[in-house]
Amino acid sequence: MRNPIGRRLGRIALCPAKLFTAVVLLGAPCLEGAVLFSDTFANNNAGWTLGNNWQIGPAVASSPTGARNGDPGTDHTATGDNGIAGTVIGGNVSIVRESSLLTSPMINLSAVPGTVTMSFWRWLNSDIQPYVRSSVEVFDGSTWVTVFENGTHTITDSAWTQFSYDVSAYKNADFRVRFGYVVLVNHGALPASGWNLDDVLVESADTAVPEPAAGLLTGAALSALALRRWRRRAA
Ligand SMILES: [Ca+2]
Ligand SMILES: [Ca+2]
Repeated sequence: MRNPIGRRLGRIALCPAKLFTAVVLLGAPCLEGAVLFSDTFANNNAGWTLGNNWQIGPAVASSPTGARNGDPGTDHTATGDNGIAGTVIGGNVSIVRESSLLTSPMINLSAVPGTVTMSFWRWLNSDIQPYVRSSVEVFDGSTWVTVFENGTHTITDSAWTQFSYDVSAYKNADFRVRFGYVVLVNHGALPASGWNLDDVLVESADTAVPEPAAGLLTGAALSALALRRWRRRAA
C-alpha cells in the first residue's frame, strides 16, 4: 500500500477495544482482520457486473470541468497494473438521464461472526442531487440499503481517500455492494468525471472467521491472504 499508516489506522478502527494495544504495537493481532473479499481491479476476474459507463482498466487522467476535478492518472494500489473501476475512465459521464451501476459478485457472509467492514478508496466527482445521485449500497438479502449518497453539495475529490462502513447489520448469504452514478433528470445535470474506485475490501475483525472457499478467492484476495499469513508468521 502506498499509505501504510492510513491502512493501519483503517484496521485499528475495526477493533476499538484493542485500540491502545494497536497504537503501541502496530502489527498486533488486533490489526489482522479476516479478508472475506478484496479486489485491486487488476482485472475483472472477480466478476463485477459493469452497468452503463462503468469500466475496469488502467487509470487515465482527464481535465477538470468547472468546479469538478478530472479522473486520476494513477490508481491507488502499489502494483504496476494501474487498475481501477470507474465511470468512463479518463472522461466525463454522459449527462443524459441514465442509471450507471457497478455491482460486486456475491459475498457469502451468512456464517461470519462479529463486525464486518466494507472499505474502498474513492476519487469521486459528482453534481448534486436532485440532478445526480452518487451512491454506495449493500444488498441485505432482500433489498438494497444505502450506506452513502451524495447530498446537495458538489463532490470534488482530488486525491484517493479511503471510506469504511460497518455492514455487520446486513450480513447474509447473498451480500453484495454496488456503486451508483445515476443522472436523475433529462436536462440540467452538470458534467463530471464520476467514480474512480480502487482496493475494495470486505473483512471481519474476528480472526476466527473461516477463510473463504478457494473458489471465491480472486487473485487479489489470494494476495491479501498470503500477506495476512506472512504477517502472522512474522508476529
Ligand atoms: Ca488498483
Ligand atoms: Ca470518469
